[in-house]
Amino acid sequence: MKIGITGLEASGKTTIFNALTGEKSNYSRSYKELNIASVKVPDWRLDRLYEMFKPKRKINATIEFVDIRGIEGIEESRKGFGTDIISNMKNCDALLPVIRLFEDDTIPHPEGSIDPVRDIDIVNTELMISDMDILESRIKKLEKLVGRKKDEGEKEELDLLLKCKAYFDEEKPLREAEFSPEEEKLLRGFQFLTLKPLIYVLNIDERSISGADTLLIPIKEKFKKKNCEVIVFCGKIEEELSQMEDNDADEFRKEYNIEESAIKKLIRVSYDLLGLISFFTMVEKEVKSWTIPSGTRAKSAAGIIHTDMEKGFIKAEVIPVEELLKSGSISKCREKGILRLEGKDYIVQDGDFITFKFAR
Ligand SMILES: Nc1nc2c(ncn2[C@@H]2O[C@H](COP(=O)(O)OP(=O)(O)O)[C@@H](O)[C@H]2O)c(=O)[nH]1
Ligand SMILES: [Mg+2]
Repeated sequence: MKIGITGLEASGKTTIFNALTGEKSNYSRSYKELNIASVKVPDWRLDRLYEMFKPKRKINATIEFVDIRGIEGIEESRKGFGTDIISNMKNCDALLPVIRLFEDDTIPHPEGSIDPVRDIDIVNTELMISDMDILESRIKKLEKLVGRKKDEGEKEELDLLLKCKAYFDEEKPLREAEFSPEEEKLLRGFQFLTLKPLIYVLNIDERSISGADTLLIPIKEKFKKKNCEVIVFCGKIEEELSQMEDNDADEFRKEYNIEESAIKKLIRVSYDLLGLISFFTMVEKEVKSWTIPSGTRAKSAAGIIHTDMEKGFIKAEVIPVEELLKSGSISKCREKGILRLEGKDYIVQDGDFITFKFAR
């Protein structure tokens, strides 16, 4: 999974990137390079499996974060998202616009003042403008084609794009729309930005941490919609904490009354938002966790590990990980009848420990 950090200039994008990835970055605008980092998804179940099997390696599923440049310029000369920024965002599974709430006179806000609702609108508008460009030029092309000859596929596509346009006319992003599975499939190729799940990070001031959650309830309620979440943290403090040893950071969090680290919070929220679950495997001295969309069938899940496993899929031996941890070994689970044999269409559940059997 890949998450793209975006937003206005000086909103704290790079600070949040550092907070999430725990790395000091050397991002510099003049070099046009992007900060990219992979982060291990923490999972206590994987840790316990590692203690139980004592294999050579423990390999966590990972999430990739990209620090994408933001919207530049002030109101009159606002440049919006450049083409390179747009193409970077297209490659992401979800977008994370950082919205500035911290006050600092020495760091000018491009719009001149702190106003989260306005900034959220700016981000949304820019995402919509990018989608509208693609949409309108495709509609024009299709209207010409459909006028000339009868092609059911093109007619269908045109109708769908006009439906999308109606949403934009109401200033609604596509992520709020209802689409059938066939429509979703058709739309996938366009990589529309407003169709991507969105997580707004409200980057609050270190002075307003206590009570921030209640303070922000109105913003949260206004913007927390379908396929969209709002989370709150203080980038600056989280960046500092991410550089510390875990125990020290936990102590500080207690002092600030922060319940969980930025990365844990974000992973929890994004798994929920994107409908992701985890399963576990133990193969050749490696215990691993894997991330898949909920509803994934056993055969496709095998394919995430290796295409050969999917092609030659025979069956899946499944144990709920908590049962395995309780019993202490696969063979005990087999004796007790907890280990189940499942076929290719079995829907993998969160926390399944799976051994795939396949023909090589
Ligand atoms: N006081 C304060 N400053 C912050 C916070 N987040 C970011 N900054 C500062 O704002 C400036 C711009 O942040 P940066 O992450 O580079 O913004 P970007 O342009 O969106 O990548 C830096 O000097 C940061 O230290 C915050 O939560 N509180
Ligand atoms: Mg930056």
